[in-house]
Parts: sequence; C-alpha cells; structure tokens
Amino acid sequence: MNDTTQDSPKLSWWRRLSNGLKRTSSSLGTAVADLVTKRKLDRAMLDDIEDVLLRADLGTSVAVRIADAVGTGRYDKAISADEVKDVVATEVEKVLAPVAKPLEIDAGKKPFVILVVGVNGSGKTTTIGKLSQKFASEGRKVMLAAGDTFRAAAIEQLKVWGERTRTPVIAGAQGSDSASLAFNALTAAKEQGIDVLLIDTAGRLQNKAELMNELEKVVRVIRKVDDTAPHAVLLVLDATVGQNALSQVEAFHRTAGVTGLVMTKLDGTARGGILVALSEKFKLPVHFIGVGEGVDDLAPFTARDFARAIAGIES
Ligand SMILES: Nc1nc2c(ncn2[C@@H]2O[C@H](COP(=O)(O)OP(=O)(O)OP(=O)(O)O)[C@@H](O)[C@H]2O)c(=O)[nH]1
Ligand SMILES: [Mg+2]
Repeated sequence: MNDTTQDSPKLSWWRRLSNGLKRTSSSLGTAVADLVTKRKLDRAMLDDIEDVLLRADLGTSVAVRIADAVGTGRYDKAISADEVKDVVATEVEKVLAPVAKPLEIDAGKKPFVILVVGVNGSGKTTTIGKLSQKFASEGRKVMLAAGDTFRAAAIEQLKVWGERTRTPVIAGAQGSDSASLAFNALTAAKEQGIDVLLIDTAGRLQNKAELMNELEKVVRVIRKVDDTAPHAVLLVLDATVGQNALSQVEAFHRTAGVTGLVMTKLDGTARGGILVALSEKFKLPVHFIGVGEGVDDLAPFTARDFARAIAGIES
C-alpha cells in the first residue's frame, strides 16, 4: 500500500490491476518473447502463439483470432514481442469494449433492487460493502439485506459492512427463509424511501439444483412486492477459478437471469484472461472489478486498461 499512497487514485488503481495481472501478462510476455526471437514468422510460430494465449485462459476463438491478426501481412518477416503485445491488446479490447458497461441505477425505481449471487467465497458480501460505500458517496439512500441466512457469520459480516458504510441492514435469524427476508427487506425499503437495496445471498455451487431453486424462489418472492424487480442481478466471479467461471455464468444466468458481472480478486491471479473468454462467449455486461479487500478496491471495468494490462503493456 505504502508505495501507492502518492499516486492519483486512477494510477494507483491501474498499478494494482497491472500488478495483479502480472502473472498472466508476464507469463504471456515471456512466452511470446521466447517465440519471436531470431525467427521469421511462419505458421508454426502462430500455432505456438495461439497455445500461449490458450494457456492464459483467453479462450479458443479469441486465441485463434489474435494469432490470425498477428499473421496478417507479416509472414516471412521478423516480428518483435512488442508488436505481438500490441495486437493482443487491440484484439482483447475489441472483445471487451462492448461489454464494459457501467451499472446504471434507474432513479425511477424506488428502491432499485440489486440481487447479488455467486458461488461460495467469490466475494459477494465484500462487493456489497464496496458498492454500498460507492452509492452512499453518490448521495443515495442505501439499504442492505442479509439474504445469506445460512451462516450466522455471514449476517454478522454484512452488519460490519453496514456499520462501516453507515447503511441500515435488514437481517433475520440464522436459518430463516432467505426469500422471506428479501420480501421483508424490500417492503421496508419501499416504506423508507430507499434508493438502492442490495440483497446478499448465500454462496451456492452452480451444480446444486436444490440451492439454485432456492435462488429462483428469492427472485419470485421479490417480484410479489415489485414485479419489475430485481432491477439488476450481479454475478460475482472469483478470477482465480479460471475456466470454472464459464459454467458458473451459464448456471446462474439460467436460474436468476444475471444482468451483469463483477470479477473479484484480480489483484493476485494469473487467470485474469478468463474475463476475455467470458465476454466473448456470453457478452454479458461487466460492471466492476475487485482489486483488493478494502472498501475502495472496486473499480469500474474499462476495456482498454484491462486489455493493456493483460497484454503486459506499461501504462
Ligand atoms: N484480494 C482480494 N480479496 C477479495 C476480493 N473480494 C473479496 N475478497 C476476499 O475474499 C474472501 C471472500 O469474500 P466474501 O465477500 O466473504 O465472499 P462471499 O461470496 O460473500 O462468500 P460466501 O458468503 O461464503 O459465499 C474474503 O476474505 C474477502 O476479503 C478482491 O477483489 N481481492
Ligand atoms: Mg457472503
């Protein structure tokens, strides 16, 4: 932290992102540099570049496209690692640009209901804390709902975030029904003129049908109070899980109608490339990325910064 205190918030955030993605970008960069030295570009080199990109979790179609773009007009010529990195950044940015969208709060919905879902430990509760801070700092009235009724510690954890961000928390007893908690919270939020209601949910594995059905019930019950809600369903994904994120998106999208993604833990993983594969495949909006455990460690997702960080281009 100390060496970043002098930086502007933007630079410090960029540094954390590019440091976090360093394991992805440096293994990619080293491999590319090894490949291109003292060789002229040929099909075999492009295949090798494709392999490097696949190992960085970018996904097959993006890897093929980047290799093709590298090859275009460069056969039988020497090529530098920097040239390859530039092509990687350009092609990755093309995939990410259409999905990099801010989370828009419709002020006409009172409250604007955000349901936060994801597998165990992905960073849901922490992300809610960070979002609560952000919305409150924009002058909105925020309320949190402790819809993870499964564990007592989960309720406590949300209450701590509530205190830290001076936000009311609606919670029930441990083991109570999470759908009725959501119902009560939304009813209270309406009565109190709340602008944004953030609903936490218990972590659940995407292949456990019973738990996924419970999530469906939460959505159904919320609609009894407001048939336009939830207005956003955020799927929180842990970047460190790599390829498993693909089946998480599929299952949660099917069950809860995910409207946008938040990817956490990008501050320390070699697997950040998975966000590119996800964007290519599902084209769901990516709203935020988590780059640390603190309240301010949530950044809006920007395609160009992320693409350059992945490619290992210095800011
Ligand atoms: N480094 C880092 N850690 C994070 C980030 N987001 C969350 N964490 C940490 O990940 C752990 C799990 O976070 P939680 O917010 O409790 O995750 P959850 O999805 O609510 O977990 P369950 O409720 O158990 O399903 C905590 O130790 C967080 O501090 C992030 O962006 N970067
Ligand atoms: Mg939680």
